[in-house]
Amino acid sequence: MIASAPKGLRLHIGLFGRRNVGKSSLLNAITRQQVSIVSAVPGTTTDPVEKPMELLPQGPVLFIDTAGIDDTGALGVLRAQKTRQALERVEVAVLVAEAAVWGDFEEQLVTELAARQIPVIVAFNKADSARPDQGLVDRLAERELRVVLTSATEGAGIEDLRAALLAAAPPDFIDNPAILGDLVGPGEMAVLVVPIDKEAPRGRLILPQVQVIRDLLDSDAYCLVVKERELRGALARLKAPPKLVVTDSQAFLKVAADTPRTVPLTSFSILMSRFKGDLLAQVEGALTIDRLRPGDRVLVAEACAHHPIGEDIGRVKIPRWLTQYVGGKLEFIHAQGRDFPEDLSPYRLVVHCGACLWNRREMLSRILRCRQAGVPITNYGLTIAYSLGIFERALEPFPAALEVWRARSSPAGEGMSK
Ligand SMILES: Nc1nc2c(ncn2[C@@H]2O[C@H](COP(=O)(O)OP(=O)(O)OP(=O)(O)O)[C@@H](O)[C@H]2O)c(=O)[nH]1
Ligand code: SF4
Ligand SMILES: [Mg+2]
Repeated sequence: MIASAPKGLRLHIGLFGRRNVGKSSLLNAITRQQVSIVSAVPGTTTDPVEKPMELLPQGPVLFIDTAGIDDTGALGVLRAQKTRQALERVEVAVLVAEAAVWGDFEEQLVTELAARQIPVIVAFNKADSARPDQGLVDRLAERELRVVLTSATEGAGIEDLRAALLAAAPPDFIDNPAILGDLVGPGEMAVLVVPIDKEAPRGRLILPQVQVIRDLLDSDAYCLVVKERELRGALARLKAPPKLVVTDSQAFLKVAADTPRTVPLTSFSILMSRFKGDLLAQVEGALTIDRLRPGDRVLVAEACAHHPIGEDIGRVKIPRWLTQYVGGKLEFIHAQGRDFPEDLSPYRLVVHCGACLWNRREMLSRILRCRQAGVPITNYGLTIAYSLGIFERALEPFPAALEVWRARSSPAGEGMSK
């Protein structure tokens, strides 16, 4: 996966600051690897050190650890030049400082980065030995600089740094460009299955359906929209099989039965996981359904108050299917909108809606919060596919996700035998 993202598509994150403040130590802490040499001798890093990695949850990044640029002397000038060159290519800067040492040097760096319109995160490192003055922190926050306190040696504040990096990343690196345009190319056809039942809003389609249609049109693809009862007949009339069938997750079983096995099939909600969330993380979350035991607490979270009618998917169907799968009563807690619990520790799993009304950064922040709390998170469509035993089929259009599933599943096959 790392090799698959060209360098130019990686978010370039630079670590800058005086010598010996712990830039290399911070890089090692966030990557959990010994990427860059650390020592008590100032001036240890002499040339910029680059480290490509998958920074969860936002994706491929390139960290650039630089030489401290308060250097003096001839060698220092050379190092400073190389660090300065790194300034030219970063998209987000982490200015590492020690609490008690904030001066003209840091101010100048901030000004220089601001002039280049590079978002800056100030990491006051070595927080285990000294913390910055609150007045200074407030002044920096007023200037819209994100401030985090870290201790690279103790591993403290690293998750806050991760969250700050997510918040600071430019939208181009956060927003996925396509919902399914990469799966259904120009001149190819997708069949969309849209149940019209009592939950369907009168006279219109719901947002994920509209977004998918729009994306297909933008990709110069065709699309055929049918209800689940018409699917079989519609497929029979097509001269060539469609490139993809996308169904509402609630109709998964019938649609899977009516779609020839050779035709790739997925759901709107799974497409949304990729578009608005993190499909791989949410597939991993779904895999933990197998670990649920009767009595466990599951948080079902919706980003808005959209599905209030009748046999509601989040309140009735998902609890019913999950309960059947687990074979005993689970405790379901529901959250809507911003009312997402601060404390996630009571939950064994979070099942989230597709977040179609949110931007991706918001959903990724939620995924990050779950990671920090050590609570798996998945989404509606993935949960339904998993508990109905069609997970593998629903993931076939997404090779990386399929790999996660295949790596984890037992040789006996998927949980459908349960
Ligand atoms: N107490 C404490 N010491 C730290 C922390 N982070 C780094 N150090 C120590 O500070 C020293 C310098 O760390 P480096 O990571 O090499 O610092 P650097 O900013 O990369 O230094 P140069 O490459 O020389 O510019 C080492 O002795 C580290 O062990 C921290 O959070 N707390
Ligand atoms: S944001 Fe979530 S709850 Fe609201 S309409 Fe979209 S998928 Fe449904
Ligand atoms: Mg260093």
